[in-house]
Amino acid sequence: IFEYAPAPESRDVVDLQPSYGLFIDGEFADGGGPSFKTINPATEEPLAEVATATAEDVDRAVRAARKAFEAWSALPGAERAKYLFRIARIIQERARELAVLESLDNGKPIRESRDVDVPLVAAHFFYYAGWADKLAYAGFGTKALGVAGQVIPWNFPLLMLAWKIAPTLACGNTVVLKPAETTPLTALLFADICRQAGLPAGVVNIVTGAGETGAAVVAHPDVNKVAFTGSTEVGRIIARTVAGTGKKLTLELGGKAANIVFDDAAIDQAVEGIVNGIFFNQGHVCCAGSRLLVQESVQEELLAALKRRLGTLRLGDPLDKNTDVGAINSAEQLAKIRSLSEAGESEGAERWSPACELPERGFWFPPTLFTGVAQSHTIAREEIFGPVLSVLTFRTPAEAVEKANNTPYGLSAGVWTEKGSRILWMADRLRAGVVWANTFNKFDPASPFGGYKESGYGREGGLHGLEAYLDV
Ligand code: TXE
Repeated sequence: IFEYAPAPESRDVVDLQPSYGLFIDGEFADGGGPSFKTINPATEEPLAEVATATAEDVDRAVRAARKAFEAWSALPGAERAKYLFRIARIIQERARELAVLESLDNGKPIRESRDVDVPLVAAHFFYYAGWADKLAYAGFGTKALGVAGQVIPWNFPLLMLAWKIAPTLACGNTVVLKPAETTPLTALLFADICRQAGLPAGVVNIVTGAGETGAAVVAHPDVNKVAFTGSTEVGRIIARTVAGTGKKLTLELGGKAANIVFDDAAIDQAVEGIVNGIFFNQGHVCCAGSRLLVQESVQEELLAALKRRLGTLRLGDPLDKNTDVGAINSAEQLAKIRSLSEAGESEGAERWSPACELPERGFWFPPTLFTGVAQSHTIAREEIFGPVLSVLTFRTPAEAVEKANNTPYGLSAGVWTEKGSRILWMADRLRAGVVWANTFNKFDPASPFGGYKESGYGREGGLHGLEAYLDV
């Protein structure tokens, strides 16, 4: 069932360099810290050596961004829009290269990077290009904040970059962005795209490195706005660093979303939504539908259909166009998924995976279902961030709401039912920034995204996404 189809996308479309530097003031430069290797998680083969930015390098990047801010923020919006449109077009032209590099560095299936990530990245630049000359109508004013310091995770390296950089530039700010240490390569390819688009030097700066580099960006006194997507733990550290400094802050943290299936739902459609909800991107998704809440009366039918469907998923080479489930991004993340799954078993839930051979090298975890999960179980409470689904049941809509909301997180939820009134009733009561109805993991640049409770604050995307980058 997990057979290999021998049609890999060629990695030759990527001109992989042996080593990569920082991107500061329009130039690639060495970093002062020890360089690190980024590897292909599907094979454990090193891809390239990448520079580490020290606090001094971050300072140079912030000074370049500050210098560029004056002219960039003074440009008429329509002029800034031209650069954003140009970047969007080049992203489309270089889509294959971006998609292959993203899959190599991250481990995600090429079908996802090619058909979801990269098109959405271009869409965000097109969308915010459209706002650049209409900010006066956005209702927030037109005054840019200054230098944005942004730290992003490894699960959607390019898309998180686009969510952050596109509105930043449209509003007239400049930026210093730090990509995650396991997936720095596409951010550096994006830097090359900025050069190709003729973006003025210093408007976009990319500093690579681990958490210390991110901390230096966040703490820099001349940064006016901090945006972070990542773990709740680091989000708390960043909130403490920023407290009392006058910097603006938006945080997009973890999740433990409920995907709620009522007995009147179209079961086949719900099964597709559940699979997309938790196995898309190996479950490395902050809004992943990691808790399935199924109405007791359809539990048996739904689980049987779900297991049949899981048996058809193909796990393997991320560059193979037929692959559904790729590699886990890192050894650390794999260890976390394993340990939480072991906790699931030892606490008494029942574990199931389809018959599946895992490749010998690389970081892999099979699609996994846990049934008989209680709300008190660790796997019902903690974000696993992997291809692991915890199944719980409910009887009434009120019980579904109570269980769905029984989490410190509040990023997203899904509702499957044929009753429109029930969708609205549920959406009103679910404490989640996004509620999908009869679909899951759908994104659009015009739609704001962000969390309630410990999932963070602020919105990215849409009109609301502009607010974080303007002084009202
Ligand atoms: O996150 P970190 P990790 C969750 C998910 C995952 C867990 C750990 O549950 O298993 O977090 O992942 C930078 N100051 N999410 O360890 O450490 C770091 O270099 C400033 C959910 O990878 O938060 C990277 O660029 N920056 C999530 C970024 O923060 C710091 C996506 C995220 O890494 C820093 C990722 C510091 N002190 C993980 N320490 C989501 N919401 O989508 C680290 N970083």
